[in-house]
Amino acid sequence: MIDKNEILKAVKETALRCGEIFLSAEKEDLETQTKSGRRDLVTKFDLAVQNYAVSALKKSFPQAKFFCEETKDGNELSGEIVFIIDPIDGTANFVNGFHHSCISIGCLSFGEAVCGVVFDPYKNEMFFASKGNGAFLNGRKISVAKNDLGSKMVMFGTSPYNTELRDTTLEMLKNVYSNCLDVRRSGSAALDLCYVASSKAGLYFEGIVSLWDYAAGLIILREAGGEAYDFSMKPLGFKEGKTSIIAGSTEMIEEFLNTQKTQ
Ligand code: LIP
Repeated sequence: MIDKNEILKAVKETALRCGEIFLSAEKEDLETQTKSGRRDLVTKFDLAVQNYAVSALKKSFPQAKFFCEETKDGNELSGEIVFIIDPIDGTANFVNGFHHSCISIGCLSFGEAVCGVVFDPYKNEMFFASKGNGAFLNGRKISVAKNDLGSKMVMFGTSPYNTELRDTTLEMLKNVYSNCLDVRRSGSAALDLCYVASSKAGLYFEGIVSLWDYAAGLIILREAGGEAYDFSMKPLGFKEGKTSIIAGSTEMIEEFLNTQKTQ
């Protein structure tokens, strides 16, 4: 039987230490490599943060499995304890000194949510949740904005690795633009989900994200009273691969869908 509180405590401590590695990049000129294309960036700090997180969590939970963005093969998703890690979410921001990125660590047990931690070292803001125990930002309880999309900002992603979604995304943006307070493209899906979970924004959508982008943020969002679906309105699970995402309270998502009906 796993102890959710013990796992959450270890993940929070690991994320804090990862934040020190993350911030040490400020002292260096960052060398950047590309992965799937010119916009899919990686640095030695993505790898250093991921390697530290895996080694620290494996020390605490030797039986743990890992599903990580920077692992080429050997990712696993089934097991009693599985950590889903995006070592630096918002890599393009990180590489360009645009201070809006985070470390995202989610944990599942046999496919079910256990806990999620999303830590923004620049702002020293740690969003976290464990299943059934609510969601928090630095110890303050958080919850989604219930309704009235017109009074809230909408976060969106541009799926820069998948440019075939450009026109769909911009069409959706155009439709919601006149029906919300304003729109924001932050560059970090994990933080977008946490900003919705803490009512800083009313809703987030993006055409394509990967499991490591959203796993921890989704656990936090659900504990904050929100939900996330793909564009066909199927509730998001914790499956390998990529998916579209719409995230917010049920009513906010309903209001958003109404803005997308043929104008
Ligand atoms: C990023 C996401 C962002 C998405 C980018 C990229 P990364 O994650 O957080 O929302 O638009 O395509 O996936 O690559 O910086 O970890």
